[in-house]
Amino acid sequence: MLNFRTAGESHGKALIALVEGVPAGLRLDVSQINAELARRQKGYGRGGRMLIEKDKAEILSGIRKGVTLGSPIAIIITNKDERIDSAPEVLVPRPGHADLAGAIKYGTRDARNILERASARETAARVAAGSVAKQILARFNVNVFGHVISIGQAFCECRGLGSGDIAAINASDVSCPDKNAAKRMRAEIDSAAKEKDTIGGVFELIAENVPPGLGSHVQWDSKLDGRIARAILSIQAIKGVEFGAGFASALIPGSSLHDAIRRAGKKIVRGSNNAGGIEGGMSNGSDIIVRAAMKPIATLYSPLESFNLATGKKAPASVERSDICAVPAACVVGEAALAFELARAVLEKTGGDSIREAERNLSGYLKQIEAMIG
Ligand code: EPS
Repeated sequence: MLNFRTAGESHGKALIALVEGVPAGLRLDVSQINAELARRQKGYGRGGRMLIEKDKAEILSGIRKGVTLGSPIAIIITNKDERIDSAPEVLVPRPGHADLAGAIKYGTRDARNILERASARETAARVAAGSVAKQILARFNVNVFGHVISIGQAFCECRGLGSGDIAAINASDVSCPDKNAAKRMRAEIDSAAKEKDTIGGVFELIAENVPPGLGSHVQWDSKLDGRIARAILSIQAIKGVEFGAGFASALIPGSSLHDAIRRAGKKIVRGSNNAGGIEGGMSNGSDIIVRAAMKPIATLYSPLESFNLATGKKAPASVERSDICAVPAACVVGEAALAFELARAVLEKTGGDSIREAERNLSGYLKQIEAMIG
């Protein structure tokens, strides 16, 4: 089964992604991994670390002459700012960060032992793994992209974006194709910076051309929406996930919410997509649409009240170098999470030790659907 693990601390030697279960025979393009890593580093509101690092992936195993062998793929991203042994102790936990819960759990007064791994720097490894997943999905013509919907109180009205909008999304430093909304988003970030504050937001992820029937209704942990939600909620600072109409589904009667089914020749068409492409824990052939809410980053340059774990005395929370807003970066990480879950679900459906075998199986399945409907 397709899977990945990560290793590495924010100021350790490197970040590692170990990707297992990639079929043999896939040409893996390192420059595509690096392009994704560069996208993750960008975004208005990012802090000083991104000026230091230039994340680059090196593939250590699992390929020969640029083509996968079916064996585990180890990817390393070296940290330039490696100073984990000399970095100062962090004795005053930051509200909203992993510092306090982690210090209590692991029995340390120095929250650096916690924050080094809790840091969102780890998401560079997730993005590398996600790029491998995107390259698998490309063989099945599945396309995953994302865009920022809001930062603070600044909202973008864009809905129903398609892959034709990707260039405009990527051209924006807040990943928003609507120039006026982007301007308001930057103003929110500027005002948070001025107030020595941080700010969160919401991003939307879209997967196009997803074959129907990925995931399964038969068991709770097979359901595709549950699997995607878990992958996205595990991204640092994500506090909410919704599919399609999401929380608004609770406000609308069933007759307006559910997406009527129409047969048009050999195709099934849906007039709307309030389900966000998933019904009964399975992809239904519509685009998968998922949104995630990111809380403001926990490091505040004007810190909240906390206490010193060594002295027990009240103290302002520690201040570590950080970002004012990392919503556009989190959106890139979200794409990686969605792509990975979809790639896993596609390969689960198709089986296959080689990518050609998997492609053949998918095309057989799609023909079976056509025969069934037509
Ligand atoms: C990040 C690297 C980190 C932070 C940020 C994201 O680098 P440093 O701690 O050296 O500045 O900029 O991490 C956090 C927001 C966090 O809470 O730890 C990155 O590579 O994305």
